Amino acid sequence: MNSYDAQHIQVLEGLDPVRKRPGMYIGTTSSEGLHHLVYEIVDNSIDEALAGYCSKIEVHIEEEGSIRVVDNGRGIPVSEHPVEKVSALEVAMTRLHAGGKFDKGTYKVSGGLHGVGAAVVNALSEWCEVIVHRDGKIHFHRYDRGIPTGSVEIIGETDITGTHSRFLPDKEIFEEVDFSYDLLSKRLRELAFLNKGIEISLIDKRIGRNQNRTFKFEGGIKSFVRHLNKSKTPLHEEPIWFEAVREGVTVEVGMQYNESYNETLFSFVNNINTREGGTHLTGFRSALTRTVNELLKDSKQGKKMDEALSGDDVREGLTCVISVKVPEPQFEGQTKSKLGNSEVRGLVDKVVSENLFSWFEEHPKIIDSILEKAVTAARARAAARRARDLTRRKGFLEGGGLPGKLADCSDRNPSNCEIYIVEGESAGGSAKMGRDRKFQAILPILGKMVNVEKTRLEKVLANEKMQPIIQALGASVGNDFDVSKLRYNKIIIMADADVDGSHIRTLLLTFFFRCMQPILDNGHIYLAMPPLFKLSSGKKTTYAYNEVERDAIILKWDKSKQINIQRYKGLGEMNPEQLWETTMDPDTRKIKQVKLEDFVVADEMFTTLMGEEVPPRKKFIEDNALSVAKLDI
Ligand code: 0RA
Repeated sequence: MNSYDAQHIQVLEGLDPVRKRPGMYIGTTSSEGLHHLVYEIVDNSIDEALAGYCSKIEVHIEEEGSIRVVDNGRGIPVSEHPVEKVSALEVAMTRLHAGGKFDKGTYKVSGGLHGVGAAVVNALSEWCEVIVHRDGKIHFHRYDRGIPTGSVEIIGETDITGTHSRFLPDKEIFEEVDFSYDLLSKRLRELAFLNKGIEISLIDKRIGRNQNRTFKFEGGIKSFVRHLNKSKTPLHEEPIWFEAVREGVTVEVGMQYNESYNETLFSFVNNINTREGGTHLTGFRSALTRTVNELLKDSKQGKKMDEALSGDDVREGLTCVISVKVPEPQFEGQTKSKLGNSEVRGLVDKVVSENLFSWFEEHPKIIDSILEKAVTAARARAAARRARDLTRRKGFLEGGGLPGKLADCSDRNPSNCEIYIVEGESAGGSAKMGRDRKFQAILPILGKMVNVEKTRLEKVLANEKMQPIIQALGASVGNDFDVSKLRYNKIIIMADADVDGSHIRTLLLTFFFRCMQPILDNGHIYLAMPPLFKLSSGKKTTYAYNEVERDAIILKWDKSKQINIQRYKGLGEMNPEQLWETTMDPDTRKIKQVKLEDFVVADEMFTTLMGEEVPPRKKFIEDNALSVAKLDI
């Protein structure tokens, strides 16, 4: 009894902080945190696979919404833990940071963003069951909200090994407990790319949602790069790929150039996406620039060049994935997604330059087309430099001056301020009159701007339609973009609800995505939602944002009185008061926040919709026109 009590108390002490402050362990209790639970469990199986003992992982979304993760590893040890005097399995499931101690000697590289494991998942689950196939026996242990319901039981015999974990996230903790097949599928695919040869399946067993996928890439990151480039035109068929282990650090790089002007670079440390970069990325970049410049010296293109290629030149149109596995990573930065280990820089630099040289030696034709592309990029940059220098002198990139057309707000604290980017002269005029000038700035833009997808950054900078936007936002652009210098917290795109308006919205979003991506990452971009109809009857006036709303209002209103319906053809038809009331007053307006959920999907979408290739665009429109038609039925 005594020992049971002691154990009981210890368990509570062990997991209580997790239930009290789940955010500390999994970031959020929204959908992101919910999915994080699955990744924590899968990470443990990935570790077992990286240690060389597991080849297959299955993730099941069970009918009632619980998750089951099955692996064919050695099985979590179930013998008594020498210090804790309970099974090692129970220690792993009920003690925080138990993993670190008892994993000693194993090479643990995987692990979630917050470095917590199965115990956290257990603490945040209504119930959790672990079945271990090991030593010829099937062991079973169950926990309710992190507390064991008994001790480990033997429930049968087996001739396989492996760990099966099943858990139901606690509705008391999570805002929602509905798992997204798409989100899980995306991360599991990424893990399969990053850990070549491991077979990872996702099986959705929920009624009406039955589907499943299996990921296994023998090509690893090479397959990842092909996948990223699938809607682009590659410069060379075979991606450049190499892998090396140096001083305990594994470096794997895949790269393939395409005909676009964009650089798409993903970096990972221990399977975690390092969105803020870090020493591995610095090492890679400097090695690439140096290597390509050295190859240029001995080439026919080199004879025509008197200046060295810049980093931007050699990375134009490059799609690249770099994955390193570091035994003791130090994560830094605002979102802890920047690698800090200084020793990794030189190590990656060395691995990359050595392997690039030998790879190019074997593929002389490919280096030729890459040099050609980089030299063209360098020339285009030099030609545009004068235009840029001119505008730089005016100080526009640094926000020194403000564009003439901008009606700025009086508040100087960016966190209070909004800017409306408004299409059209008359709408711009109404917005200037209707706004609250304390915190709302108006920037009218006239006509269509350049399609960034088909233009080099330098040309974008020199474009007279883009300059005022860059200037007004005050945070520069491209690699120099600094989100902390942003002059407004909300950037609201206001364009008509018609085809031309859609085009302008898309052009602006393409621009923000390609040239100011952190602005999207940080959720600063919004779309204004002007109403389509004004309804009035007697003294009553109201607005409807679509046909369905309009009809609902008509049905509700007194039928004996006449109802006037005005359809707005454009923003310009609204007077300043109407524009304020419907689209600008924070208390009554509707605005939509634009968020970047999945870079790969967004990149593909912009390439398809705004890029050079016509057939994929046609196909996209056909596919989606069809789904709209289906919806209408
Ligand atoms: C530590 C030691 C051993 C296995 C594991 C951890 C292990 C943990 C998990 C979590 C999910 N799946 C897992 N598979 C294995 C085994 C040590 C040994 O057998 O010598």
